[in-house]
Amino acid sequence: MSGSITFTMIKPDAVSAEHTGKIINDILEGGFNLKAMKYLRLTKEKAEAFYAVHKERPFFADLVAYMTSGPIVAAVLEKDNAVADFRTLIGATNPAEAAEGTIRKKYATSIEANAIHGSDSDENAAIEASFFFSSFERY
Ligand code: IDP
Ligand code: MG
Repeated sequence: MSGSITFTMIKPDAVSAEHTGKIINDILEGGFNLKAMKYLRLTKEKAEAFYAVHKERPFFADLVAYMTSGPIVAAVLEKDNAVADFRTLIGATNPAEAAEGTIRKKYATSIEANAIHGSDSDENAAIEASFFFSSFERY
C-alpha cells in the first residue's frame, strides 16, 4: 500500500554537526519510507525560491544565508498521513517549544538553525519534492 508523501531537508546546522545518520534513523524508526534522497548545497537563488512565502518576513535574509551556509540532505518520505505525522516527529519550529523526543528538541540549536524541514501540506509536499527530484514532478 502506498502512503502519502512529505518532503524534508536536514538543514546545514545538523549536517555540519554530524547528526545526519541519527536523524535518518529517527525518520525510519518513525515509520517513514525513503522514496528519494540527495546531498547538496543550496544556491542563494534556490533557497530564496524555496522560502519565497517568507520573503517579507524580517528573518528572510538570515534564513537564506543560513540555508546556503553548508550542505543539506533533501529527501522525499512516504507514510500514511505523512505530512502531519512528520510535523509531529520533528516538533515545533522553535526547539525551546518542541516536545521531548522530537528531532528539533534533540538536534536544533535555535529557532532559525532548527535542524530539519517538514512540508506543511500535501500540496506543498508535492511542490517541494518536485523542486528537488524530477521523478516527483507529477507525483
Ligand atoms: P517550519 O519550518 O516549522 O514550517 P516556518 O514558519 O515555515 O517554520 O519557517 C521556516 C523556517 O524559517 C524555520 O524552519 C526556521 O528555520 C526559520 N524561522 C522561522 N521563524 C523564524 C524566526 O522567528 N527567526 C528566525 N528564523 C525563523
Ligand atoms: Mg514551514
